[in-house]
Amino acid sequence: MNRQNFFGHLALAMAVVILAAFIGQMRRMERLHETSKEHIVVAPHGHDHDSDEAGDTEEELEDAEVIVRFRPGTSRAAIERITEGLNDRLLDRFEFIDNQAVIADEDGLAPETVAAEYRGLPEVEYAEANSVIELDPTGNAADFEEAARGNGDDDDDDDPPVVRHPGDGGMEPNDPLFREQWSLLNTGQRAGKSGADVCATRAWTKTKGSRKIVVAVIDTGVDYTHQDLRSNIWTRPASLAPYSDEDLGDFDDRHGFDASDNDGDPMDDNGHGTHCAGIIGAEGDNSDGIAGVNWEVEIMPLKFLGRNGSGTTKDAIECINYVVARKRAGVDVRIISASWGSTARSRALGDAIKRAGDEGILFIAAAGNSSTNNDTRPHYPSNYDLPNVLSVAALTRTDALARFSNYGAKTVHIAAPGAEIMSTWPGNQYEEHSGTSMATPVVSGVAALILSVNPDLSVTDLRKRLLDTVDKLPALDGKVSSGGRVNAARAVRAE
Ligand SMILES: [Ca+2]
Ligand SMILES: [Ca+2]
Ligand SMILES: [Ca+2]
Ligand SMILES: [Ca+2]
Repeated sequence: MNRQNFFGHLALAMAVVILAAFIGQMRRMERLHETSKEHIVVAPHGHDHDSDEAGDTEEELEDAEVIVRFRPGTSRAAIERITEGLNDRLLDRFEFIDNQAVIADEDGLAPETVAAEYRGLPEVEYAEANSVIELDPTGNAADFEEAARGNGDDDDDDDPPVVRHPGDGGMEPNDPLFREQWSLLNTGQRAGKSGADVCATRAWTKTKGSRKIVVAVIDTGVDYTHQDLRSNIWTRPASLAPYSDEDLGDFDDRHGFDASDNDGDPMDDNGHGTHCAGIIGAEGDNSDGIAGVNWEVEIMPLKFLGRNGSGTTKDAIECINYVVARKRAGVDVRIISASWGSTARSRALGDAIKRAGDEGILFIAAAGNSSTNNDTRPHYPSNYDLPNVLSVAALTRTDALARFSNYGAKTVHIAAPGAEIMSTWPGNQYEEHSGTSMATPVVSGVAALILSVNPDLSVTDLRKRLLDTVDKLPALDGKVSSGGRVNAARAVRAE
C-alpha cells in the first residue's frame, strides 16, 4: 500500500481501538449485566484421590467413588475388612454422619457397578455413586430481567438518591453502595418498585445481628480477607483444637475448611461464595461497600466447589460433617446456607442434612434456576422433605418471580430478592449477580437476624417464624408454599 493509504488505515485502526475502549468503559459502568446463574449438571463421577492437582484430563482413568451407608453397629474395622476384600480403599468415613463412608474402587470398575457390589452386602443399607455438582457458567439473567420489565432508560446510573419509602422510619447505613441494594431498601431505583424489599432498615431498628450467631456458607469458599467481610468471618477460638479427621488428617482450620482441596484454607477462587457471604453479612455502616442483612455476624467459610464451580456430593457431605463436628465441639453454628443443587437425589446428602437438623441447624437451599416446577421436577438439596430444609425462590426488584427461578407450591417455601443483587467479590471488589443463589443468603441472613434476638429458638420455630412473617405477594400465589417474600422487620418483630 502507498504511504497515504498506510496512514489512512492507521487512522481507521486507531479510531476502532478508541471506540472499543469507549465501549469497554461503558460496559464497566453498566456492570449489572454480569450475572451468575447457578444451574446444575450432575453426572456419575470418579475422582482420583492422589492426583487432584493434575487436572481433569484423565476423567476416564480415575477410580470410581461410592458413598455407602452401613447398617448401625458396623465398626470401622468391619468396614475396612469389607473394602479390603473387594480390593477397594476407604477414603473417608464421615465420623459425625451415622455410618456413612466414601470408598474408592481400584479395579477400574464403573461407579454404578461398584455401588451395586456394596448394595448386595448384608452390612450395607444403601450405596450410591459419588456425583458431580456444578455451578453453571456465568449466564445472562439480568439481561432478560431488564427485558422483562420493558426497556427502561432507567437502568443507567442516573438513579435518584435513596429516599425512605413512606412510613419506613428505618435505619440506613453509610455504606456507599447501599443505594444499589434494592433488596434491603427499594425506593424504586432503576425501575424497581418502592417497598419491594425485605424491610431491612426497619429490622435494623431492633437488631443489626450478632457475632454470636455463626452461619456456615457451604460454597466455593469465601474471600475472608475482603475488607467488607473480614470482621464478620468466623475464626477458630484459641481454646478449640485444630480440626482433626481420622481419614483426612489434621488441619489448621483458622477460618473454616476446604473439602475440595482437602486443606484448612477455604479461600474463594471463584467468587460465588464470597458474593453469598456478603449478602448475609458484609459489615454494615463502615463507610465501605455494601451492608449485609446482618451488620454483624460470624460467617464460617466452607469450600467444596472449585475454581470452575464444580464439586462432588462427597465433598459437600465432608463440609456438613465438618460443621457438625465443630458444632459438637462448641461452635454454635445455627444455619447452613446452600446456594447450589442438582436434579439428582442423593440419599447420603439427604441423611447428612438430616443429621445437621438433629444438631439444631437450619439448612437453607436455593430452589434452582431452570424456571421449572420443583413439585414435578425435583431439585436437590432444596427438595429433601426434611423439617430443617427451607427452599428459596428468587424475586426481581418489582416483586415478580424472577424468570429463571424455580418454583413449587409444595416444595419451594419462601421467596427473596435474587435478581441484580450487589455484593462482595474477591479482591475487595463488588459485583451484581442474579440467581436463587443470591436469594438464599438473604433468607439465611434474616434467619441469623432472628437468632440474634431469639437465640434459643428451635430449628422448627425458626423456620416457622420465617414462613409466618412473609409479605404475601400475588405473584407467588401457587408458586411457593408460604405465598410470600421474606420480611426481616416482621421476622424480628420490629413492628
Ligand atoms: Ca473422616
Ligand atoms: Ca473393587
Ligand atoms: Ca484451599
Ligand atoms: Ca460495608
